[in-house]
Amino acid sequence: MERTLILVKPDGVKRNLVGEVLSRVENKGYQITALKMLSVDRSLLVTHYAEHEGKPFFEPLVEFMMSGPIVAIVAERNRVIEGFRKLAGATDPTIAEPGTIRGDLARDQGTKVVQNIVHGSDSPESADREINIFFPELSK
Ligand code: DAT
Ligand code: MG
Repeated sequence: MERTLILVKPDGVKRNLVGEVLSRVENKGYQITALKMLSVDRSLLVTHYAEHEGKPFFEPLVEFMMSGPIVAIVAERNRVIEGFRKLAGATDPTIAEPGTIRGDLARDQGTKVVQNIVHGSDSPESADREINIFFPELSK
């Protein structure tokens, strides 16, 4: 059974899109096995986004992710990592295909960091690492 970490980012929570994201995940047939709303601090985000440290959008990304509550979700089923990345669509919401979460629900806001509603783990290793960050209680 594969697991992925999904985040509804502050833009998604502010725009009341939590239910919409959950519906798309559930309608696809994935099982939601953990869920919480939380506010995150800088040190958690630096760990979560370590691969992006030093990039020009890193600081804006951290600030954006601290701008309001987020919803963290663990979803499971065969190939859920790849499948949720397809549901989410391309990183840039202008490029993301209509029919995807980002393609349907986000647009370019002209900000230094792309605001695109959701995060999804990109590999089994990332998923394990990220689930441990957001749901340390699951590994106890
Ligand atoms: P993804 O979230 O599609 O896996 P990523 O891991 O490359 O994309 O980047 C993390 C987030 O950072 C992404 O969701 C939006 C933002 N971002 C990525 N590349 C960017 C860029 N070139 N300019 C501004 N923001 C960017
Ligand atoms: Mg990524």
